[in-house]
Amino acid sequence: MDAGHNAPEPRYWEKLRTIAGILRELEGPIVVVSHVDPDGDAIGSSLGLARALRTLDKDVRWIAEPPRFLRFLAREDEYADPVEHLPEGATLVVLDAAEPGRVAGAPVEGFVVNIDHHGTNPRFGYLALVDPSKAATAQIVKDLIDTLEVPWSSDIATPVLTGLITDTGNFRFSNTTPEVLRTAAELVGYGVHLAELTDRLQWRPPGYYKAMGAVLSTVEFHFGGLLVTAHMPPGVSVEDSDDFVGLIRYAEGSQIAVFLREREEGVVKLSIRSRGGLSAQAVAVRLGGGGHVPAAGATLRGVTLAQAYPQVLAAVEEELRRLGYI
Ligand SMILES: [Mn+2]
Repeated sequence: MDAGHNAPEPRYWEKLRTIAGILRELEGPIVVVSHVDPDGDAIGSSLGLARALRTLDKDVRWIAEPPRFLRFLAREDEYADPVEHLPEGATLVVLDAAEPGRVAGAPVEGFVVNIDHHGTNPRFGYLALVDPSKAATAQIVKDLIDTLEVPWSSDIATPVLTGLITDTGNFRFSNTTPEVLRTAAELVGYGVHLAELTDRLQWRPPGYYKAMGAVLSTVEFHFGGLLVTAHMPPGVSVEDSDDFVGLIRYAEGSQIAVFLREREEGVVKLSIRSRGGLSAQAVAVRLGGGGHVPAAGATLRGVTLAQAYPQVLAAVEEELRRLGYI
């Protein structure tokens, strides 16, 4: 990965003003979507922008399928159904989607506005505002809503703050900049019930805790403890399982953590985390995936769980060698 990957977008505010100006003038439908397997930033940034645009009396279709733990953010009547073709004269606003192939709920066609913070985003769409220096797409949406001059309410601020909270790991990751904390403070000032929100974001179904036990029984250490892995044992399934990587990543001495899950037969999803100068993103890219330097993911196809392990170990070994750890 080149060093410029997390560089800020130099024409950030200029591009925001262009996008805000276009959105304000639009008369046709605005379809707001995000990425497959949506996380808190995907749901929060898209829902926040959808709500802000609705206050401007726009015809907004928010297409999203939030995971269980995020469903409390939206009301039933806010959802639109996924579409195979965009409505006549529609504009597609894509949020937090690192590549067009990851966009969920609508085809990437016609007039596309692409707003994201993944350095690997190929800047697809008619207008692309990609700023990898931002902690979350929700930060860009916050600035866009300001630029649109939409009055803030707790209804709009709550999903936007959710994106900031989840993408910074509750303000713990290295992307928690002064800008993030200032923005969070401002959003809380718009009436967000912070304690209630952070409590709700941690709710998991009872089965999750049983699955956690099963996952922890698969923990293994490799390369003298530099890599810690675990997987979802076959037969165990639970929603919201992606954050099991968060369970193992704090193993003392580990620099990389990988959680493997067989999504369906022959499809293994990887969640990768790193520290100490190592790049989870570089490991993910070697395995056909992408993401951020400290947190990334990949999907292996045509492999069993057992066959996925050697591929993971080889990709991690290359990264450990690159940085001189082994
Ligand atoms: Mn994000």
